[in-house]
Amino acid sequence: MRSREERMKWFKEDRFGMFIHWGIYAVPAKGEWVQNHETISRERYRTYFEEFDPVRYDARAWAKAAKQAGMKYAVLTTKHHDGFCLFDSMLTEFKSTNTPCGRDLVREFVDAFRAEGLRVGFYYSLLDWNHEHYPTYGDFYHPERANEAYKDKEQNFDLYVDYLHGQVRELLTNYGTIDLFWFDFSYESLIGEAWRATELAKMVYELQPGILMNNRLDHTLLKNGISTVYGGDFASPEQAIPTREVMSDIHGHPIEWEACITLNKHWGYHATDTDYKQAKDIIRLLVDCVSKDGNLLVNVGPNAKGEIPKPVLDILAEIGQWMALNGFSIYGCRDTALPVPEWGRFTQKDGKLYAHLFERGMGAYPLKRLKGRIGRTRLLWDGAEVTSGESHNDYHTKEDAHILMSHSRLPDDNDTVI
Ligand code: JFZ
Repeated sequence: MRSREERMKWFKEDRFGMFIHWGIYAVPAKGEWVQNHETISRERYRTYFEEFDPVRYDARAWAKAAKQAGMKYAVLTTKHHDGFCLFDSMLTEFKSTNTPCGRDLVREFVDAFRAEGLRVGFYYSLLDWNHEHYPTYGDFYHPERANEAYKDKEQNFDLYVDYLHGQVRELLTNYGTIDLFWFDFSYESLIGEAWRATELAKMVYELQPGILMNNRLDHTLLKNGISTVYGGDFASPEQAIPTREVMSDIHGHPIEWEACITLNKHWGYHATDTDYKQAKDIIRLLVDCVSKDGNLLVNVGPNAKGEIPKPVLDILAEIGQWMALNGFSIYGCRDTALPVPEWGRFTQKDGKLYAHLFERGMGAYPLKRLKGRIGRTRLLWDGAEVTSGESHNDYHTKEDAHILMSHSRLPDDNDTVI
């Protein structure tokens, strides 16, 4: 295992990735938790397995969409909670190669994303509603009744953990270099060594010395500043964008992190959940993450035919247009110690300060504490000069500078970068 700092380099440079939730749950098309939420028996769930045939799955098209959006890496669900494997595992028959499609979907993903120059990551669910030795009650997942389940069904959790270790070994042996491993997830009764986490993490780093691992084998460790091999390299908080305070450990040392968000309200494909966030929301979220030294994974849920829904492709394309002009203010950028401005965010890189103007029509944009520190002021997208000044008035104190921007000079409703 190389040093964390060294392994984190690409991650902090790349900043923006694609999350992909895909599996046979795309057939019922009600999100990735459908088996649990609708208490569908294993037997009935199997009908989706028997018909799964994503004839229009073209991993190259996914990779192109990600790249065009300005994303630099992607994380695919190799197995979600339902236990269905998108890869040709030797340890189960519940896998894509045994469905009518007969393909190793993970291999196609890895090959295509690599070919487009993107880095690849694997999501792997620690939960497994299909495995006979995973603690379920009846057919259903009830962590709090795990002990009962063992009694009733003569389950042997060790055998499940063997299986999990075996599959992680397959994933990190058979697909070349893997950049990131994303475990999901642990709760109070199953956490850390319940997964034989020391042994597991050692294997992960042995098989892939350059890999980064998230913190869901035990999400409490990074936060508590406890150093273990399985505590993870970065935190994966969800939906909510962390504050600087949250993203440091109890000793005040910063923690590396990657937020993840889905465009509607489900991660897996949902036929009627089409209330999508706008490109603008995602762009601002990404800027917010980078301004606090974090990454963002934006999720897509391809359908049962293997396609990313058209409205999602449109959002990605719009994000890509902004990224093409303003990516300099994202890639390799990090936080500043400046107060968060009321009009937007700051990012910085190599002695350049990027002011992200979310608010329009303010006229004068105060740059608090920046008096005497402003050199040239330019619009990032076209290089045009912008007027800045340092005279103070009722609103601006002696330490402040400001940028003058008339409404007509703010071309981008998403975020105009100076
Ligand atoms: C998990 C999964 O259950 C979900 O289906 C999806 O894959 C998502 C990315 O991860 O959901 C979680 C896991 C952890 C938290 C919330 C949802 N959490 O820590 O708040």
